[in-house]
Amino acid sequence: MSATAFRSLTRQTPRLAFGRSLRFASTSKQQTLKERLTELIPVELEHVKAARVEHGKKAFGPVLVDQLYGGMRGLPALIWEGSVLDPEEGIRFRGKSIPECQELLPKAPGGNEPLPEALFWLLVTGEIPTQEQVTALSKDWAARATIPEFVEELLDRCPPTLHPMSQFSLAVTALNHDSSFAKAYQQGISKKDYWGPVFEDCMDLIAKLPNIAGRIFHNVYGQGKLPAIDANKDYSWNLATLLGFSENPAFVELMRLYITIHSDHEGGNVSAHTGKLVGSALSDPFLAFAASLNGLAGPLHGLANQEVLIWLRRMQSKIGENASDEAVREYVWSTLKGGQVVPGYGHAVLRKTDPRYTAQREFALKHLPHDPLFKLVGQIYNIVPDILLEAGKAKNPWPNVDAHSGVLLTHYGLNQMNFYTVLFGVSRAFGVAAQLIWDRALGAPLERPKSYSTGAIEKMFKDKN
Ligand code: HAX
Repeated sequence: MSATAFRSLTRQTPRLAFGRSLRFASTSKQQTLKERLTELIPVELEHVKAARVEHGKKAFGPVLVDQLYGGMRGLPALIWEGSVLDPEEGIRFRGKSIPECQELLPKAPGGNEPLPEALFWLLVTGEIPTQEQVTALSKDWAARATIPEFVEELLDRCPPTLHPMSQFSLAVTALNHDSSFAKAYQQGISKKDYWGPVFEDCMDLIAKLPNIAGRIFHNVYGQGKLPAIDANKDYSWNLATLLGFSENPAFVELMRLYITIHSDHEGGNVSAHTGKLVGSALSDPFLAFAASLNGLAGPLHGLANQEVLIWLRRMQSKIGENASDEAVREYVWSTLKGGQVVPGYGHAVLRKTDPRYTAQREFALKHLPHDPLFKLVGQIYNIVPDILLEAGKAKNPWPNVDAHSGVLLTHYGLNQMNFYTVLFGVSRAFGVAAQLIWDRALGAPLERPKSYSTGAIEKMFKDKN
């Protein structure tokens, strides 16, 4: 396949995924997610089988030695139907852009943002759920939300100085104690049935995250009794309540948008790929997702949302609020000259402004247009790209999702910056879980790419010359 044909194929993929989802007969209003999956899995198994018979032996794009050294950037290596990232256009979830999801996915009564429950249904099935199905999912997750007492104690014993992401990963790992899949595997479950207990684990995992996040938040930053989950409210309302923000409907709406847009970013990013990789060893979803969280906790990935706020605050304390463009420019250059990255800018795949940034900007324009920090973020947007271009290294000078999220959270009083990545983690569970369910349903094998030594590469090409 030529490089041009390869590029055009990767561009088309979002539409292919969308078209494929339409092949399935439409869902009945009353069906649960598991019932719908039971119908979809045999269809998809046949689809994948046919694709492999037809295309399995075809070459798929060139592999350059530079890609082996360069973090596998652009290397076609994974299959994931849930979302596809186009470098110019950004993310599509099962073929749908963020504005399309905002328009089409069911909302809470009186709300304008999509419910993450609906996004999960979309990621798993490729279909838009009914309002009834979304409500049933909220109730199902509320019913599964309690965390074991020993996990509560584990969190309570963590020193508040332990980073919230480490506490989060610790608690999720410990949930493996009650894994349905690990139990079923010990009892000799057949390979074709793996997805059933993995589905149950994934549902439990997502359901328990608000209680884990809430407990970490209370232990590290506050006191008082944690409120109970309300089975008549949606997932985001419960999460916001556990963080102490139930009184603020705009914050609840922000949580709905936040969890929706951070959920998935195709299969190759560090957290999504780590979850898939660890899951391929048949580690249960709790172990696999804890590994994802450890990847998300890196400053080049999810921790960037914390880093952005720290960087903005430092900038404000150095050059003051309402600083001139010239002072901001100087500060950005001093970051680069200090050998640091400008957090919230650049991306390994995207080459335009991240639509997740744009969605958050639109939320800010609607709810907090006069917030001074929001104004600073807008000012920086007009300054940083030119500087990164002039510096000449970054392939993408535009902002990513993390450039905006902290400003929204801090506006509503969630100032605890080192908690921000926990919220990203709650959301990322939706994408990783959807992927784990399908990987086990389709019998995805153990991942095991080949590594080479530099000596072997030199010898390979010496022999060929
Ligand atoms: N500031 C300064 N330098 C940057 C830069 C930035 N924002 N973005 C890229 N560069 C530099 C890279 O560090 C690299 O330098 P070296 O050649 O010295 O190693 C060079 O430009 C080429 O990098 P690239 O090919 O453009 O980008 P990568 O695919 O290697 O990296 C990153 C992508 C997102 C890691 C990078 O843009 C970055 O470090 N950005 C800042 C951190 C950040 O915002 N991360 C969040 C990304 C989104 C995400 O995953 N959210 O969870």
